[in-house]
Amino acid sequence: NEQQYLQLLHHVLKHGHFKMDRTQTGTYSCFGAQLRFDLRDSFPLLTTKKVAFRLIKTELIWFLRGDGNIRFLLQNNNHIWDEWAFARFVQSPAYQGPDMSNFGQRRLVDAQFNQQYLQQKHLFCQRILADAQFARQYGDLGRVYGRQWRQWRTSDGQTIDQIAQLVEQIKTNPHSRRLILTAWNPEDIPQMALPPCHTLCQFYVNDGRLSCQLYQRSGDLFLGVPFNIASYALLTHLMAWVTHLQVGEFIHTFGDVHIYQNHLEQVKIQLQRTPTAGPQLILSPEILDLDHIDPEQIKIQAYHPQPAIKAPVAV
Ligand code: THF
Repeated sequence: NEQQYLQLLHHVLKHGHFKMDRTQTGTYSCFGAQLRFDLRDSFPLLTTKKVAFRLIKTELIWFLRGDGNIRFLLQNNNHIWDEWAFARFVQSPAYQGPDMSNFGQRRLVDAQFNQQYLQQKHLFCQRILADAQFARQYGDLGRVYGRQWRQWRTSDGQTIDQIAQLVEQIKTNPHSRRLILTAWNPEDIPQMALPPCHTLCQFYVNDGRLSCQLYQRSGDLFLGVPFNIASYALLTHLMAWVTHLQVGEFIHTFGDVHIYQNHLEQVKIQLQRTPTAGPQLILSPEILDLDHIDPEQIKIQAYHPQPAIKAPVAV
C-alpha cells in the first residue's frame, strides 16, 4: 500500500513537468494517477514519516459537523487551515498590523518577516478563540467542504445534507451507482477561501464491504496527500461503522499531482526509507452518528512511524 505512494513520489520526482503554480512556489507535476489501499488489514497512515493523525481526525470531524469556521480547529489545537483564514483577514480593513501582502512567499525568503508573520498569525488565532464575534467574521473559510457536505444550497432556498442522504442510501440501496459526495459547487466557488482539492468521492458496497474512491483535482503529494489518504480512509471507516458494514478499499485518483519545488530535499529523504506495518484504527462503540464525534472516540493503535519530515505549506 505505502509502496504505491512512494512509487508515485518517485515517479513525479523523475517525470514531473516543471510548472509555475498559483502560489508562485513552482511544482513538478503529472496529470492522472491512482493509488489503491486495502483497508481490511491496516489503516493507511504512512510509516515512512510521522503523520499527525490527531490533526486528520479533528479536521474530518470538523467537516462532518458541517463547519467552515477555523474556530473549532483552533479549539482542538489544529492549525492546518490558519493560513487561509489569515489571508482573508489581512486583506480586510479590520487588519491594522504590518503589511502582510504576499505572506506565503515572503515568509520563506525573509526570516525577519517570518517572525512578524508568525506573531501576527498568533494574535489572529488568539482573537478567534477569545472573541466569538470576531471568529464569525474572520474565522470563516466560506462555503468549503463541511458546508457543501451538510448544507448544500439549492436554488429554491433549501439545503441538502449529502452525508445523511448517503448513510440512508447505503443502508437501503447499497448497490446504487449514485453514492456520490461532492464538494465541487460551481456557484459557490467564488465564496470559498480555496476551491476544494478533494472534489468528489463515490462509495461502493460489495460483499458487505464499503469502498470509497476519491477524485482529487490537485494533490500536494508530499505534504497534503498523506493527510488526504488518511482522511478518506477514516471517512470510509466511519461511513461503514454507521451503516453496519465492513471496510473494503480506498481508491485515490488524482488530477494534477505535484511536488512543490521546496519539498524536493524532504522527498529524497523519505524515498530512502522503507515502510513497516501500518497501524490499526479503533472506533469507540459510543459513535452512533456522524454529527457529533468526539476526537477521543477515534484512536490509532500500533503506529510506529519513522521521524517526521518538516516542510512549509504553500498558500
Ligand atoms: N494547500 C497546499 N499547498 N497543500 C495542501 O496539502 C493543502 N491542503 C489543505 C488546504 N490547502 C492546501 C490544508 N491541509 C499541513 C497539512 C495539511 C494541510 C495543511 C498543512 C501541514 O503543515 N502538515 C505538517 C505538520 C503540521 C503540524 O504538525 O502542525 C506535516 O508535516 O504533515 C490539503 O488538503
